[in-house]
Amino acid sequence: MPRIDTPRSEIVSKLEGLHLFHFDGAPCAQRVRFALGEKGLARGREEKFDSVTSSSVQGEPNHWVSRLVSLVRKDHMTTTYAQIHPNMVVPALVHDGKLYLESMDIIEYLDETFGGTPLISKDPELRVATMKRVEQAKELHRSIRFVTFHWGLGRLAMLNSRERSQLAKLAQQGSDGENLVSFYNGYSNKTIPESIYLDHLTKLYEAFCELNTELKDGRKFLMSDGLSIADAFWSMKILRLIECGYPVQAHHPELYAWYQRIYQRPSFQNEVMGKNRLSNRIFRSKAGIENLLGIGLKQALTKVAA
Ligand SMILES: N[C@@H](CCC(=O)N[C@@H](CS)C(=O)NCC(=O)O)C(=O)O
Repeated sequence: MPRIDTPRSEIVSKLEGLHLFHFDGAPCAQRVRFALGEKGLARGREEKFDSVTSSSVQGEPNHWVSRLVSLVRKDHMTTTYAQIHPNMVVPALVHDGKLYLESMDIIEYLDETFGGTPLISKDPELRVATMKRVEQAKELHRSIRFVTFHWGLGRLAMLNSRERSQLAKLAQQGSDGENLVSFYNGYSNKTIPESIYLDHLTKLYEAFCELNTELKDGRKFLMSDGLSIADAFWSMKILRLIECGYPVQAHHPELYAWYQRIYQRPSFQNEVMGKNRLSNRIFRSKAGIENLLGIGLKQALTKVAA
């Protein structure tokens, strides 16, 4: 049963209908937007993430209100957002004044509450297997962070000392459940050894090899011929890694073909790519150049791929 979180923020209880706190380029938010799209709920108007004017708090039938929390401007490291999400990460969903955190719990909630494509099977065995795959994806999110920061975001994602003290202060008041403080200290001071990044890349590579093997039996999606929450989780990892220059097709052809099936779905095109297209193109070009120069993720992979 998805958890309802108790917010410290007064914004939450004021919101009517569906409001999603998210960022276009964040995989954790992308999977929730994908699920919303599969449920027939489209992106509606844009509001400032902290706006509580009488018009901004209103819901929109069959749509969700978009409240962008910019990870570039560091909106997520403000007191206002930390009172909505104590871990200072996106996404956070509010439905009629109730707060839902954790992308897995949010998608479970959407699946129980709205029609459209079912994302969690009613068959007990398939359900258990699906949630196991989702848990595996959840655990590997840490690896996605290390790999995509190192080979994708680079200096852009480093925090200066003022930003790091602000983060540490907010983490003390909240919960820092995603260990942002230690990650950003190591990342910004460049004290994380290359071997750690390579270990995380190895973990992802091995998981993709495993999925690639499973897909060889001809199933359309990860768990069966039906789309599921597992597809929502894993496809966003692939999207992000392709942006960082991971040659998915060359290393995992079945997985790449599966990803293409997901990529072509209207929910992916509209809700995931939508406003993410330009940054997707910029990151892919940057990664393409680094791979050409021999300093990219493609070359790093040759060290981990058996
Ligand atoms: N377990 C959380 C993870 C959320 C998470 O880590 N979100 C990332 C974006 S994918 C974020 O907001 N990161 C902020 C940062 O790295 O500064 C979930 O699945 O909702």
